[in-house]
Amino acid sequence: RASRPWWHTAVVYQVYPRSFADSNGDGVGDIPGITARLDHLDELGVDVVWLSPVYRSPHDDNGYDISDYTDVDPAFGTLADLDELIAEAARRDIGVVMDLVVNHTSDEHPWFEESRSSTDSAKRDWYWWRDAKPGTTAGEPGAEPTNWGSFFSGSAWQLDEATGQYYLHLFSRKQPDLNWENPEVRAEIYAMMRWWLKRGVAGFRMDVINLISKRVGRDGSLEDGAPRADGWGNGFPQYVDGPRMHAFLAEMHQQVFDAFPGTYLTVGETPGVTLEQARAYTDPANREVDMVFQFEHMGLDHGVGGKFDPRPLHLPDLKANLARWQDGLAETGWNALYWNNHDQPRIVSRWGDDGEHRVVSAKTLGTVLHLHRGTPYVYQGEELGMPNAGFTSLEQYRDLESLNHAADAERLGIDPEVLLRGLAAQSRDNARTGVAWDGGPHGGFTTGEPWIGSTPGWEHTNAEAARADQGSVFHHYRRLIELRHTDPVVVDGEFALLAPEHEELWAFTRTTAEAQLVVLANLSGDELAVDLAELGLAEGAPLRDVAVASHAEAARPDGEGRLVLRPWESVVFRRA
Ligand code: TEU
Repeated sequence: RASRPWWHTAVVYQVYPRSFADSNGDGVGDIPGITARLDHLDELGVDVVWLSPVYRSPHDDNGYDISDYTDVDPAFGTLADLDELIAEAARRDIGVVMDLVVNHTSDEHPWFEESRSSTDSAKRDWYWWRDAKPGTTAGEPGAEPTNWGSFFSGSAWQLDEATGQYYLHLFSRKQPDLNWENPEVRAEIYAMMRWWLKRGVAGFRMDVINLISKRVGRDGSLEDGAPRADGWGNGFPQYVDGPRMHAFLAEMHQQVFDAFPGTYLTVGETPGVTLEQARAYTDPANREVDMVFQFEHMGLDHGVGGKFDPRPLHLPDLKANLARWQDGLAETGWNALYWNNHDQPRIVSRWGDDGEHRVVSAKTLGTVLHLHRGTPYVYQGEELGMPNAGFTSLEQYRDLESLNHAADAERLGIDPEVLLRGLAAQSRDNARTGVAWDGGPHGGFTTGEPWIGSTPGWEHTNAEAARADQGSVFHHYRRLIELRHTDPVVVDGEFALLAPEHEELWAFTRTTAEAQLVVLANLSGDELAVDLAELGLAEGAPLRDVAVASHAEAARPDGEGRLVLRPWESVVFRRA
């Protein structure tokens, strides 16, 4: 890759504004709070901040239900605050990437209010309106235009009494799906995107972008899906990676990014995307998006009942999945690498050890991810080794996905203890408690009462304490990011997985003509003996130089090429 795009060496930090830092004591994070914490991100060394939505919103889905795309919600501040954040970030060579949520709007967006006002509204066709199923009476069970279930429980269709028609909402009923088949909708969205680029943003993270093209018949018909465990139909095959996906993304690229010099970071959030589809979306020759978030690894601990029916991870499955994506996008396209975001539980609790070995397991999980090839994403608090929220009662939850699931669980007769265990392990709220900045109440996230409970342990797990401790997760992530910025092997090295079947060891190499990085990580709470000869690492230069390690005194091989990794220990050797 002679002339690589700038984001090949970049690291992105995701801010969930509601929970990052509250500057005015109202218990909700805001934009001035982010601006005030930019030095933390600067010291960490990240290149980009991906800002989860700060637009006007009724906050039904914490801002992923937008009622005005070109204004900032008062809960987060003003447009002037956002301009200030963009400018202050730029002063630190940090770009701000906005969250583009255009599969749906809020039902309080003027476009939807106009659309729902009458069946012959000029904007009726901006959304998906359909009559009750033929032979049924609107409002009766089974009358929904298709049997599709929503991502947030219940039907994906909502009856609008005023006109007697249903509208589609793949997510909450306050998130009606936009009709991307309508060129007026697309033109309006592209104009809004250009408006943000003119304002100085560095690109977009595109929310569920692979759902915008539905499989719709010439007569406008939509097909039912196979039955789901909850009794609704699985509409996913009817709207994931639909027939006009590439046309829409290519048109967006032409209408938006080609209109501006420079390169912008675009990352598609693509639930259910396959490797083949990801190659097509991220092939630079297609000029669609730069990279996508895949979800296959995030489903490896989902039981038969889905995400809230978790089962233990089998490490070889995870190693194999990441390796498959490394190999699959080695020549064409690019990987977005992540463990955490605002939709996932925190990785140190999920696949690390948030008890005795919390710090070292958080460091080792970071090492493994950041030494893969692609652009790493750090989610707020991940660099502090923040664990899950530890909620024990339903009253502590705020996320509509979790609350709707709880209501559904009752209907489905799921044992309350099983429900609470599933929520405690997998609820999105695990990632949405306030970031801890110091040892004060609520970790200094707010001086008021936070909108959601705080994760216990802020007294010791907070940014101030982390920055003062060279052995902290924070400084480890800082070293990982520095390594990516300084060592071309991290960016370019060919990936090779070693010992794929080993259930505790995660070992792989990254190789270029100049040098090789050897990553050895013990993902268990027990000591682990490693034999370099068995790994095929005994030939070549000895493993002597340590590029980054979880422990101050890294384990090193003895004269026979053996080394013992302590619980959760990782070492990255570099050899020419
Ligand atoms: O997430 C889409 C999505 O795939 C998630 O809903 C995911 O499937 C689920 O949370 C895992 O159980 C995006 C946003 O990241 C999410 O916060 C929004 O709720 C959703 O879209 C609707 O905008």
